[in-house]
Amino acid sequence: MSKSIKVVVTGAAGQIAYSLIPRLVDGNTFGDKIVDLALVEIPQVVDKLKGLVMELEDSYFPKMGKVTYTDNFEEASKDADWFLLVGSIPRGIVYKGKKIEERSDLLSINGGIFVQQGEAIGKYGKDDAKILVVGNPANTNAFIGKDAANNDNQLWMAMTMLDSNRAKSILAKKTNNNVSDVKNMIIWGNHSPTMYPDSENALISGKLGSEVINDMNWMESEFIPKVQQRGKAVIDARGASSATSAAKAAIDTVIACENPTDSGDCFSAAIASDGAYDVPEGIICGYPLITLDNGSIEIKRDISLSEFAKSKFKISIDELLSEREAVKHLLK
Ligand code: NAX
Repeated sequence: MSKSIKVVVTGAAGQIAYSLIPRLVDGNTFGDKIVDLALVEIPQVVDKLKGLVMELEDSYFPKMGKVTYTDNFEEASKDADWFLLVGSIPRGIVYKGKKIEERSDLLSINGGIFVQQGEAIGKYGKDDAKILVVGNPANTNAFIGKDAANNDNQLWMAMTMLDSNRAKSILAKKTNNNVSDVKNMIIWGNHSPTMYPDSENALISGKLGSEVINDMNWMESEFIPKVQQRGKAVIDARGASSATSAAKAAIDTVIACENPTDSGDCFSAAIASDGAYDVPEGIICGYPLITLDNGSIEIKRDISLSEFAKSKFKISIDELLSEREAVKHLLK
């Protein structure tokens, strides 16, 4: 009998989730394990999940276990191994009579949600649960959730894999390589337009990006802004935000956490700083990560940052510190 794993997904009736959820049970993400799903939505749309569950049942997924849906996050959290927190209130909607335009309002509203979800995860989730926050502002949502959960055995992450995948694609095109030839692709800092995608330390067919590309002007004026603004470019072209690529990135993050990282490589996600690379402790910051053979996930610590990289990284760290300031009333 295969082992089973329980995965909670919030925002389950949203765009990203529609692409994400089938991949959780297709046998590739968790291998042989039977995957139980607990899908969570807000009360206004939770009934729509009935249709999604029907589709999942109709899709023939031999590795799919029990599937439940609810608007009660606490109930969903019980003994869960993984939490994919995709749900959040987007910019532009009217919330309690006010149109949400400012990042500070977004931080505050979503922050409130993440206090409740964090408390439930700390109380009811497995002691070694892994939590991936996708809903924006992802780093600060994860920061608030982790603080509320108050359980250091659980691993809180914010997703930067999509930024990393985007950066790999741009570097591969530029150098006539396949995306799989680009490794060690690090996104430093915040999942926001201040993020620093590190082309200098990327390995392209085994060679450092700084040597292969050797064109600081292209890196600064084309590569970095293109990665930082790719989300907006997709919205402009598609009339809707990135959903398929975001779902694939969430799956890639889960797979990266569930399997040992190849030597010389790393994966990108934001986790709580322990002071590594001089980042103030506690903020959820994009780092190069590795999964060890014993399953533990650590920051890769031997990356050397140029003065240029440090100056870009600092802008993102400063933004994370200002976001922390904006939500301090929500912290324990
Ligand atoms: P959708 O608006 O299609 O779906 C979001 C869903 O979340 C909605 O169905 C909503 O009812 C639900 N929701 C809201 N609050 C909830 C709560 N408290 N509990 C449970 N469900 C709740 O958005 P979608 O395109 O799926 O994007 C979801 C989030 O991902 C957004 O915040 C978006 O900004 C963020 N993104 C993050 C990315 C990243 O790399 N970290 C990239 C893609 C994406 O932009």
